[in-house]
Amino acid sequence: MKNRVILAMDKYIPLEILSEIESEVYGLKIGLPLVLDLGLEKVRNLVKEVNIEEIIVDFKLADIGYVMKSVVEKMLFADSFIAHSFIGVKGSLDELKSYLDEKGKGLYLVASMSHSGWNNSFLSYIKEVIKEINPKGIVIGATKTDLISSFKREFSSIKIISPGVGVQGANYGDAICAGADFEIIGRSIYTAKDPVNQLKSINKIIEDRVMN
Ligand code: 3DU
Repeated sequence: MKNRVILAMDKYIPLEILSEIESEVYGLKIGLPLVLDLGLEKVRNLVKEVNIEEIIVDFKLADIGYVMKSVVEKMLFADSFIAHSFIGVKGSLDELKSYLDEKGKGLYLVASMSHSGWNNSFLSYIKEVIKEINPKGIVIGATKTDLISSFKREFSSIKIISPGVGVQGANYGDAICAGADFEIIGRSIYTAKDPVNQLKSINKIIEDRVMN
C-alpha cells in the first residue's frame, strides 16, 4: 500500500531523521512556524536534500491575488500550496490558481478545518468556490469524517488531505476510512521519542484499518 501520511513539519526535524522518514511518507507539509524559525533559505536547502513525492507549503493563504502570488513566487521549490477558500474567486483565488497553473504547481483549498470552533455555515459557498477553482485538492479536518465522505462523493476527482489526527483527537486511519487520500500528522510524529518508529507504527495502523 502506498504511504498515506503527510508529515506536518511545523518544527525543525533534523535531516538525519527526515532521511529515514522519507520512504515512509507521501508528502511533507511546511508550516509557517518552521519558516519563521529557520528562515526561508534553510528551509529551501533542507527540502532539496529530501526525496519526498510532494512538498506542500501551508501558510493558509487568504489575501488578494497579488499578495498571494508574491508569497508563493518565493517558494517555488515546493510542489503545492494551501490557501483558504472563503476568500472567494475574483481578484484572489482566480489569480493565484492561474499563476500556479502557469508554474506547474498545485493548489489545495481549505474546505473545513479540524478545530471545534470552525463554522460550517459557509459550506455551500465554499463548495461553489471549490467548483469554480477546481483545485488539485482540498483540506478537511479528520475530526469531520461525515464531511470527508460527502465531499468525496461530490468531488470524486479532487484529492482530500486531512489534518487533526493524533494530538487533535482523530484516530489514525479515521479520515482515510471515510474517504480521504492522505492524513496530515505533525506533533504525534515529531515530538515522539523515536519519530521513525512512531511513523512506522502509524503506517501499520492505517494499513490494517484500510485492509479490514
Ligand atoms: O496537530 P498536528 O501537530 O498533527 O498538526 C496538524 C497540521 O495540520 C498543522 O500543520 C496545522 O497547521 C494543519 N492544519 C490543522 O491542524 C487543521 C486544519 O484544519 C488545517 C490544517
